[in-house]
Amino acid sequence: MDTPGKKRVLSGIQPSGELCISNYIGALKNWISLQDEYECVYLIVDLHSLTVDQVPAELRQRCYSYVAQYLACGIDPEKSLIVVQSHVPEHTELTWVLNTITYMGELNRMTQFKDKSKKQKNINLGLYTYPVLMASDILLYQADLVPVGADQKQHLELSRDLAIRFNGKYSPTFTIPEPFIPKQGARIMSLQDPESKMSKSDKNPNNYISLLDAPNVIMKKFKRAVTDSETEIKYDENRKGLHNLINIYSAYTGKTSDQIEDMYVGKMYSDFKVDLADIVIDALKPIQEEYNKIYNDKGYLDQLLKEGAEKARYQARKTLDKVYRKVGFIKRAR
Ligand code: AQP
Repeated sequence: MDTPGKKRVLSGIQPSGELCISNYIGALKNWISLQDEYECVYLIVDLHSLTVDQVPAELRQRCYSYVAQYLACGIDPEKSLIVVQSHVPEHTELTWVLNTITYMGELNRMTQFKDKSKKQKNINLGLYTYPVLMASDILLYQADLVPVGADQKQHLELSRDLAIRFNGKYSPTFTIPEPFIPKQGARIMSLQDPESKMSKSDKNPNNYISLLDAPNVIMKKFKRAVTDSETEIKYDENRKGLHNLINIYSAYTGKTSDQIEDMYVGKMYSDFKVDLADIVIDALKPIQEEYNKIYNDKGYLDQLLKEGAEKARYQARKTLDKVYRKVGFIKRAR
């Protein structure tokens, strides 16, 4: 950490389900491309995942699986830090301070909270204050840039507001983070319900494609994806199912929607869906092969996380000490 002249990027994913192609398109794909130019910190935000009910043993395994998937997708530990959020206690410490400058009105407006409150019975305080913990993740590392899918834009706005508020109330302390939202396929929708976003914690696995889904499963899910009763392949926002599938196609091939429309003139939905499934299957194959090599080497994964946490804590402590000094706490003798 602290490479002179390099801006810092921070992002994270909560281990709340199987990593999906939406997480890849909205987050991981960009993370990989940013590694050379920026100093990157990529988190597995396990504290966030407790806002949804978890089975403890599964959560632990999933965190290891995420580390292996980050690596298999192309996050290079020589270039970027991979850090488990709960290994750096400063995240929760800073959250408390930020809680005291966050207005309830701001949290009441958060669409993710509204959406999740409709979907789950356990509407807990953590779910409500989730955006404050996310702000703490970002501000703790003085991140310049935060790559997020369009779904997280509102949370990032709050992080910026809190940084500006704290800096104004005390004195300049936090870097004001900028969003980095990919132009292509920013918001991927559910395969069975294209009105809702594709989410890894969805109870129905037919709604998403997991990065570890077997080829036959991927094919089946795409074939069953909801479209409409039209026949032409057209990129039309009102035809939500097809619109979403074209976005996925575009994200994986780099082709524009116009090019895709041209390629499928006179062809049927079924042709398009099979091609799309094949594209995604081919893209996931090398990731899955690499994953299978790494996942069982827990010694390697533990060592990597130990090094990540040590380096991350150095920066985190530096920021937190500053914050504690600014708000008027007595410096702890060490
Ligand atoms: N549908 C999506 N389209 C594009 N990007 C998406 N991301 C998530 N869903 C989509 C991006 O993936 C990262 C995951 O962040 P997260 O796990 O902290 O939270 P999330 O946005 O709540 O992700 P999920 O998949 O919807 O998880 P659950 O089901 O647990 O809530 C973020 O960068 C996000 O933008």
